[in-house]
Amino acid sequence: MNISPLQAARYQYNPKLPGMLRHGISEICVRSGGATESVADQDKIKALFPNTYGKNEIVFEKGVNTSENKKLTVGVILSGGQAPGGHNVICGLYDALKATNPANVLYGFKGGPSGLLEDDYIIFGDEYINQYRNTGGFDIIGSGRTKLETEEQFAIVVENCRKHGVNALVIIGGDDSNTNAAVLAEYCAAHDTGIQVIGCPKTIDGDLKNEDIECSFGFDTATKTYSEIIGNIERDANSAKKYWHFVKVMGRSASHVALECALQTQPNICLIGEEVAAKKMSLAEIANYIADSVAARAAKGWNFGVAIIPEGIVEFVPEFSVLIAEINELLAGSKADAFNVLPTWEDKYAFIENGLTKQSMAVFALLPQNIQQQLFLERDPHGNVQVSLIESEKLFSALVAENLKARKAAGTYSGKFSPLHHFLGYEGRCAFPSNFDADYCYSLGYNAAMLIQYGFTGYLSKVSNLSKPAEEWVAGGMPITKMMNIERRHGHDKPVIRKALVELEGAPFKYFAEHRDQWAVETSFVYPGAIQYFGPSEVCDLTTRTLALEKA
Ligand code: FBP
Repeated sequence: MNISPLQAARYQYNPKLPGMLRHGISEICVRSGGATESVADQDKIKALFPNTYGKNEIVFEKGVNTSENKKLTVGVILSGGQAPGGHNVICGLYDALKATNPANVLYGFKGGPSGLLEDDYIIFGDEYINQYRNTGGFDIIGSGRTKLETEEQFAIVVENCRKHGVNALVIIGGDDSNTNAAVLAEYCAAHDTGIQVIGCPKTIDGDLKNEDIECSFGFDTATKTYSEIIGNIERDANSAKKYWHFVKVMGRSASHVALECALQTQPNICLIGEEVAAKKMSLAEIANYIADSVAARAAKGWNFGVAIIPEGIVEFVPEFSVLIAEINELLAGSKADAFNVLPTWEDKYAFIENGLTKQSMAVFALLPQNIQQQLFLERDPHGNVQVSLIESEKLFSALVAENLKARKAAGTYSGKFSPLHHFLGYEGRCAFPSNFDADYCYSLGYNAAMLIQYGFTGYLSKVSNLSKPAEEWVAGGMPITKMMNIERRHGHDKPVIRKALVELEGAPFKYFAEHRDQWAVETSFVYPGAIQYFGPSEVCDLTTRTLALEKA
């Protein structure tokens, strides 16, 4: 493997464990908290998880290790989108298993959940795993988005585990994967398989978060990577003084990534989807809000600026959601064929005009033609519009340009508006993990091994007190059912882990809201620079601004 000097140096980094896991394995014991209840729909969740519901929260502490001394064979998978630090979860798991008993074995099932179904695996050894310590990416075993949710699939998983003597599985994934981990744990318990299942909270989106999960891993590094780039763009904007940059950032529906990047870089504008929904803002109102900043800055002679647009923004604009629902209906089933055979865009436009309500047609007519066409080109496997693929950075810059044209005609604006567009997503998902993510992930994996050793199942590896130095972090486990409620998904009631949206009453949003009016007009840019791995702790071991504000 060809490695860069940074990668070679990162191999030497020793991830920091929570103080309570730093004693030898023989000195880690369990303190039990109280029994738990799901966050909502207790009776329904309890009925669905009779074997794993209501278990105690647990915390590890210094004491005599009382776990049963048996050989462990563990399987691990990475599930869903990449997030920096995934490799370290596996390294922490591996190291704890080997420290407990050198005969313990760790299987890595390849390509995500499908590896478990297809029995595609590797067995980890020192030489292989050492190449991945403190590195980004999921290439150690690969990842995938196959959903593990049916009884037929579970039966195959159990059969494959039995074949190799695997007595525990660790599932590293987001809210859906951890929901499925809980269902699999229940299945394994109900069928007396003896297979334990432990989850680990992953996603750069930051939406796997609740009173038990302070943050998902990967969010720290991804937002630092995006913030470095946004800071560089801001500095370029402030140097050339001639462009407005519209930067879309990944994060699926919730706006946690956008908000964190705004807190780190202080751009002129950052849209927050959850606020747009709460205020029921229209596209025109959002464009007007951005144009106010453009015009105010132009009046000072500053025809430049930076606007951050969250990936999921359009889903939160009520009139846009209605439009999407109508388009999905318009093209449902065989109706799509009638649309697809129409030869020209004019013909298609007439079809659309005929099919949409007047209100939705008015919204549609507002959109630039390339966005209009995107809405009809990109469909998901169910035939629905793929909202996440809409180039919302271009949509909003076009709407702002229209708004400014009207202001110019009215004589209220005389600036110059030259927009440039960026989309930051994949650039951050495989970055070398920050010290925070390297430490947090290693701890999650190490902790998962301790949960397995003590016989827990249906638990999420939980490390908390994360805004403090690692020494003070608290390691333990929480039953996944505690985080669940019932939600309607694809026409069915399903037990799921609740996705966390940005809290408009939370400290991070409030801080942003207090400062944004000034940022909109002044040039208050902050240039965070690259992630620092080596140097003073106050530079290298910083958590996100979100976490710092939440735990202030
Ligand atoms: P997870 O929810 O699986 O962690 O993935 C997050 C994410 O990076 C989103 O921010 C983004 O919308 C999506 O994955 C992109 O998916 P894909 O990798 O399939 O293009």
